[in-house]
Amino acid sequence: MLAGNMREHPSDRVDLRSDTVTQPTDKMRKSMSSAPVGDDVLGDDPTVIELENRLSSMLGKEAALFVPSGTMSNAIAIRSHTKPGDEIITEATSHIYVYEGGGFAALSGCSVALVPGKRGIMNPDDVAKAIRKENGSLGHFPNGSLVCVENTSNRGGGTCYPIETLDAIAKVAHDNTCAAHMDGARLFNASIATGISPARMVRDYESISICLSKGLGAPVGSVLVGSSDFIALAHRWRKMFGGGMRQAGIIAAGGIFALENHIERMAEDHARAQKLAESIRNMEGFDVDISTVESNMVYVTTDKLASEVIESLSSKGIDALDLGPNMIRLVTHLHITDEDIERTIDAFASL
Ligand code: TLP
Repeated sequence: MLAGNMREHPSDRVDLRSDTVTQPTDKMRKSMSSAPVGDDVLGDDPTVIELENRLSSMLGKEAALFVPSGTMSNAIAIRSHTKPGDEIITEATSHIYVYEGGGFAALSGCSVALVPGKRGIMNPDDVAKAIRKENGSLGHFPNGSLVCVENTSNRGGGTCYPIETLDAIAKVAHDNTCAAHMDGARLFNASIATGISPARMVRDYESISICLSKGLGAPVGSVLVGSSDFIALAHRWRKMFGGGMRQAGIIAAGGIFALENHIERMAEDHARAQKLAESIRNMEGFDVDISTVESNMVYVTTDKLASEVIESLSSKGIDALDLGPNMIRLVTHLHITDEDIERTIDAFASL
C-alpha cells in the first residue's frame, strides 16, 4: 500500500514540521477553481453550505459553521458555551490551553482548570475532580461550565481517546451541568486509527471543531459542528470575532475534496509515522515512546539540544519542529513519501 506513492508537491526538502504545511494538490485546486460561490455572510455560498451539510451529517449533528481556523473554531465554541467568569476544564497540554494565545481568557473571560493527562488523555475521574461550581462555595469558585477534549491529542503524541473514555468524560460533564466540546482538529486521524466512526466518537459532545487544513490536506479552514441552536449562537460569535468570509466557497471546495479523497489515505501517514518511530527509537541519543505513536505524529526525545538537532537535520534537507529543549516533533502527511521516510531515518542515523 505504501509503495509507489508520488510526492504531489515537488520539493527537495522533507517537511515534517506539521500536517498544516500541505499544498492543495492539482485535483484539489481544479475543484476549487470551478466551485460555485456566493456571499457566505449573506448565506448565499452553495459550496460553503454543502461543506457544512456534509460535515454535520458525517458527525450525526444538526448543523455546522465554516470558520477560518481551528483556533477561531475553538474560541467561538468556548464563547458560545460559557459566560465571562466561567471556567473551562481542559487537559494540561491541550492546544486550547498551550497554543491559542490565552484566547479563552481574553475572548471569553474564562479561567481554566487543568487536568493532568497521560499521553494527553484525561481520565474521567480527574475531569470530575477539576469541575468547580460557584453554587455551594459561598461565591468563591468560578462556574465550571465547559469540558474540552482534544482527539487526537497533539502534545500527547497524536494519541487517540478510547471510546469508553470519550463517553465517560461527556457523562461527567453532563452530570455536572457542563457542556462537552471536542477539539477534533484531527478527528479523522483518530477515526482511521481506531476504526470508530466520527459520528460515534462525538455522539455525546455538544460541539466539535474539525480542521480541514491538517491531515485532510485542504489549504484553509475549520468547521464547527453542533445542534442548530448552538450553531445559530456560534454564527453570531463568528460575526463578532470577524470570521465571516464572503466568497468562501473557493476554499470550502478544498475541504469538500479532502473529505471525499483524503480520509482513507491517512492510514498511510500513520504507517509511515510508525516506521519512523520504530527506526528512530533504536538509535543512540534518541528515544520515542512508541505507545504514543497512534496516528501521524512522532515525538522524539533527544540527548542533545533539540534546536541543535533541528539545525543538523535542516542541513540534510529535513524540516522538523523543536517543541521543548529536548523534544522534536515529526508529522507525516499527504506529501511525505516512503523515500522521504528513508531519507529522514538516514539523516537521524548520521547525526
Ligand atoms: N496545531 C498546530 C500548532 O498550532 C501547534 C500544529 O502544527 O499542530 N487544535 C489542535 C489540536 C491543533 O493541533 C491545532 C493546530 C489547532 C487546534 C489550531 O488550528 P489552526 O492552526 O487552524 O488555528
